[in-house]
Amino acid sequence: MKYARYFASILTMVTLILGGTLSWPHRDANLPRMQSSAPPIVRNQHAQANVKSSLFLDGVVEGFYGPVWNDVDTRAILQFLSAHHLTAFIYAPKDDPYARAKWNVLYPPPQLQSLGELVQSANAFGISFIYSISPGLTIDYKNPSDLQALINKINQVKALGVNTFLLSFDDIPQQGSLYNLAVDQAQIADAVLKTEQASDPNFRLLFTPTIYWGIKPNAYWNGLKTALAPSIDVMWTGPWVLSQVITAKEATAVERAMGHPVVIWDNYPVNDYTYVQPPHHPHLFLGPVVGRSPQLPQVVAGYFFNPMLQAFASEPALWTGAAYLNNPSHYNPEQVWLQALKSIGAGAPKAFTLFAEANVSSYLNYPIQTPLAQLTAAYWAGYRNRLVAYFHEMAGADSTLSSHLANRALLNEIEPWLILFSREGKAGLLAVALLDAQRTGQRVSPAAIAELESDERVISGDTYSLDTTGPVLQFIRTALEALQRQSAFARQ
Ligand code: LTM
Repeated sequence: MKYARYFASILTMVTLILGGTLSWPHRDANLPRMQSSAPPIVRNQHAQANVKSSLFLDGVVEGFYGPVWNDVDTRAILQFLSAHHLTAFIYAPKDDPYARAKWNVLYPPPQLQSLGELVQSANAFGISFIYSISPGLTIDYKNPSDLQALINKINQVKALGVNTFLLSFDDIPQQGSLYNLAVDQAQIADAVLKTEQASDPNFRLLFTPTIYWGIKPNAYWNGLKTALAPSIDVMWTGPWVLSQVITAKEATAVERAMGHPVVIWDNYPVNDYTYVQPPHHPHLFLGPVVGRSPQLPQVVAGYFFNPMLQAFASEPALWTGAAYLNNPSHYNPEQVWLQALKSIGAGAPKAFTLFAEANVSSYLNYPIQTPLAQLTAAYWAGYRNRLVAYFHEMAGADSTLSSHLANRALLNEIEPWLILFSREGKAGLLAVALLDAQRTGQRVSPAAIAELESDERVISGDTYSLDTTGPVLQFIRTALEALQRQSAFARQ
């Protein structure tokens, strides 16, 4: 596994968060459970008229585990944010050593220069560049020299022209009292804020807490309420780390419990956790943003989507996310998504849309019925031709997109899944051809059956996975049973 070393910690983290289970919550499990009788806090009042307040930050948080985006990826996303009227980019990759593991070491000149170039690109696109620093793995909260090291690091990045920072304490070891942990972290945050604002009144600080999901008040949030400076907004991922539904009512309740405005860190379409082995297979999430209430952007102080390791392939989901944020009450996910695919798939929009349809299932919509699952079911009920046509399109998608997709970087990112997609289409066609032969009384050779068996092994052993993989394998296995029954019968 190419990225295996990056993801070991994610499995532990997700397991802890979901209380020892990795199964996705059922659709109903995430519906709001917390009711509040108090009137909702309306922070972003301008959003009601679809005019965003100048303090409202929205865009992308590059917050995943795995290889940090390269400059081409980041610039493309900055340009994308600008084109979609979003306002900010949070640089928070877990695997930039100088942002997390070596938070107290200054960037060496070459890395500092690259970071500075990204800040300049963000400025050129009119996007606020927010830098996240994560000292939580090793900081000694009571040690003044650790505080000084943090301020030195912030000053180094500040000198590049950044004035908004995110102090992140997610995914760190938790020992002792959660209340005290929150107070310790809040004191560090307050000290940073005071020091920086003394020389720059425009300095703004955001905060990622250690308990960044959930809706129930807890000791940790009480600690933040007591000790964190009022002007510091706090990131929150919704009722879960991966939240199927996020409502304004929940966000309002959490704002009250934390005593601070909330900024949404939406863990869609991030796919870092699908790289964790076993039993995961890397997955693309190309489907639209759904399950976020139209009122949510009105009650929070900001909204960020955590994207996939693949920057360009994140664009269909981000496109829909931007449409949601720009006009939440008129957001039509399906309609916006189809427009996005047409534009992003320029050169081969039909093949790209077909491919995207095989990459929409996620914790947002699980379980989903893919078009292919319906067509294979229809096949066994006697409807053959539409399945054959679909398998043909799948089989040809790789060569069509390879020849015609205008965005070559996107093609490069989706290639492993695209190869699997076309392999599945070809194997499906072989299965149908053998079943056709059997039905019309022709002899199906053991070599042909062996070829289909081999396809089944290759597809089920693939590192990657698609929404079509399960239905295709099921179809091939059922076909093989029918073919093997027939050949056993012929041998008797
Ligand atoms: O969500 C947060 C605040 N932290 C991490 C992210 O870095 C990670 O990308 C996602 C998905 O694995 N989950 C997290 O908990």
